[in-house]
Amino acid sequence: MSKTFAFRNVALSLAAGLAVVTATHHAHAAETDQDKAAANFQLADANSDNALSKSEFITFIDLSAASNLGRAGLIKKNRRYDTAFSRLDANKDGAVTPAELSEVGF
Ligand SMILES: [Ca+2]
Ligand SMILES: [Ca+2]
Repeated sequence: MSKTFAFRNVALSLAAGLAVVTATHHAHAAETDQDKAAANFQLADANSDNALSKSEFITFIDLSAASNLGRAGLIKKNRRYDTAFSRLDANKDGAVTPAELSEVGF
């Protein structure tokens, strides 16, 4: 009886461990695109003011297209930088911020 109980506990811990591994793996996979986008943002933000000017934005899209992020590939392919930039620049201050990007899921 107690042996069965001990076995059940081991089996439950294994199951719990696997669930944690799986959840961690998923969370990591979900983070990867965001991590890439954040890294591309840093790379593209030449003057490090945490906002992308039009020319910095073009760099960001090219980098993101190379990383297969969001619609960056399509924007690059169709040379829709201007359209994408004005759509993303929600407050029309001529710069795209991380907050403006995250609103569209970048
Ligand atoms: Ca900048
Ligand atoms: Ca803006």
